[in-house]
Amino acid sequence: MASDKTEPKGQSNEVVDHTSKAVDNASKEMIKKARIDCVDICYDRADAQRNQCAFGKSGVCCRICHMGPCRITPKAPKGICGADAATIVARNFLREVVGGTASHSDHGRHLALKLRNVALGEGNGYTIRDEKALYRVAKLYEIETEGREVNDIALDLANLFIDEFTVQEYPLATLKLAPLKQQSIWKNTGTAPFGIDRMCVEAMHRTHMGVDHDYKNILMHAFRTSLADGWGGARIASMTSDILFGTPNPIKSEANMGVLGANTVNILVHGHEPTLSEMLAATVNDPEILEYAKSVGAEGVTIAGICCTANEVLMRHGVVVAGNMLQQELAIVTGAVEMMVIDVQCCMPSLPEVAARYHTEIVSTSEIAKMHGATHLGFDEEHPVESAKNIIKRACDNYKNRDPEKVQIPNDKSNLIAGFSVEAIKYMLGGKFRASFRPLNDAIIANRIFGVVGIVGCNNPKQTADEYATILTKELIKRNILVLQTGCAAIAAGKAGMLQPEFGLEDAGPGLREICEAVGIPPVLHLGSCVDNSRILEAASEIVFEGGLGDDIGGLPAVGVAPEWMSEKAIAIGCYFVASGVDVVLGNEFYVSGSENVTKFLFEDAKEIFGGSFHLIEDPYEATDRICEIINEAREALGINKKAERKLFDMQDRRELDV
Ligand code: NFS
Ligand code: SF4
Repeated sequence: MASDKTEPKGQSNEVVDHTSKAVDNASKEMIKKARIDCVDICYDRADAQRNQCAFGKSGVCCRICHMGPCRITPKAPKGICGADAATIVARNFLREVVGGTASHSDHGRHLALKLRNVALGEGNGYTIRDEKALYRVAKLYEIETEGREVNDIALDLANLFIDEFTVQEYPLATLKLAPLKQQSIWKNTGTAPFGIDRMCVEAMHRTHMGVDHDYKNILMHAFRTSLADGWGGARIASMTSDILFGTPNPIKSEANMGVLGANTVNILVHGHEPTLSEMLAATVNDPEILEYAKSVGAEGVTIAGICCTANEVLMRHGVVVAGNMLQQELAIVTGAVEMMVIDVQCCMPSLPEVAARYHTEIVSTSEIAKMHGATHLGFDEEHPVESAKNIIKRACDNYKNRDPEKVQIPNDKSNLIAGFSVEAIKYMLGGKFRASFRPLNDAIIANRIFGVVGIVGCNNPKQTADEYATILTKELIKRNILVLQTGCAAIAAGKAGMLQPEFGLEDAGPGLREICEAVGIPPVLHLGSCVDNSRILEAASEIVFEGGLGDDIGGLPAVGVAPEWMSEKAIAIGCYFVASGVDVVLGNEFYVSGSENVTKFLFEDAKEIFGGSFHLIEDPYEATDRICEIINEAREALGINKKAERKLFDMQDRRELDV
């Protein structure tokens, strides 16, 4: 029997080695350390949850009313009210889409309200940092800018955004930013969303007991709701962040737990909304803070990010990244974290328990996201600079409690370049005076670049963390496919060293390599957080507008992939990509297998309606092949599938001629 010290505290008595659940060495090292430190992490809890409910997994469990819960089986094919499997599965699916849409959109709403306050002169330390972005976005919405004060323009824009949440009987203004063909598909199928809030409320109404029972009608509203996310809430979040905090530009940084400082006060920022983390990033270099850190015996303060808060401050300030979703607990296990500041979404409720084994303080900052065992410091939005400084100083005060015996910071970290907003990509492609997507379109038409794939989404303990995403990325660039990434998938690529211009120089297909070298971009581009998936929609629209590749997003040689997704937000993202015409590959399943009709609708029929559908492919190599087929079909349809013209008559050609 092992001693108390090494015996795992998990609910199960079995000692399972979880190091194989991650691909990167830093994670493996910390998974081991967690076991030694007797800390339960998600993998231990996943073992305890091993026999996951088959009803839940197939989507046939309904607890929408209290005559139930009802579960569909061959012997009991109807719920007590008479609802069949299709109705129940579709209702559950729609509610998941609402969860995702609401999360992205509420984040967007907070930013829109912040922009309004700034415009009204009540920014309290927040300002419009990127006036060019303001003008650019105002122009998109046909807001008059000539001879007007910046704040007046910002106020009009903020009010327009806020209206997008509440508009009752008209489609979202943001839909007009899509290619006309997409707009007409949405109009003709009744999926052009009205106000974001209205879509979510209506979805909850439709799925109440005894309302909408036609699975197709329910699923069409799922797509409609998701469009209110991608073309509404998420897009508003990205655009407003650019205006308030700056449009990202290529910037260097590093990723993985090796970014933590052995002799600095380490603060992790985790969650999604950039409002507070922006302030922390802006104040951390203040001489007052440095002096304070020195006064507690540290060399300085290191701020490092987890999840999408990481992506937000990485994209704009190059703030280092400690890890993605499944590293949130592991980063604390290093024993070197003075404070983890959490805001909203994807923050595990286990954090305070993990932190309790070390000296780490978990600080929650959002009124809508509190955690038992965390210190709630409620961010004072009226005095953000002071508030940020106080939080950092509090972390410094905790430095003395760091126990050197418990500290083990992995060495691993990789260099990376992030910050590829659509504006930045355009600029890199065409230069300052001719910024455009033309060179990319031409490269696709000439088959130097075979297609474009967006790899997005989370980690999931059901899979080996980062494995699918990194294998797929490597395989795609070999096949001359340009890869765009966001969210935790982008962090996975960063940790794997794939976000550097020199990455793939040997592995990337020759056409892609030639373009990347000429333009000076890596073959894998980090576009930001998950709300920044709207940047992928934006890029796709720009490619369409540029011309030569058809008239709609659905016709582009492009595919979306959510290899290791886990969140409702990922479902909403998948749906708005499909409803925008893009085929989406899932690396793990939706909970819809309990209804053949629902499955067929999402995985086949959607293609007829929108131009794209879902595909479940659990193996990354198989996914690569299928993605290439889909891209090839699109290229055939566009009539651009000629062989790439050769620039030079090489030896091979000469020999062939001699024969
Ligand atoms: Ni996206 Fe970003 Fe990560 Fe998944 Fe969570 S952090 S919003 S949901 S886990 S990619
Ligand atoms: Fe059961 Fe119908 Fe109530 Fe669902 S809505 S719990 S299927 S009775």
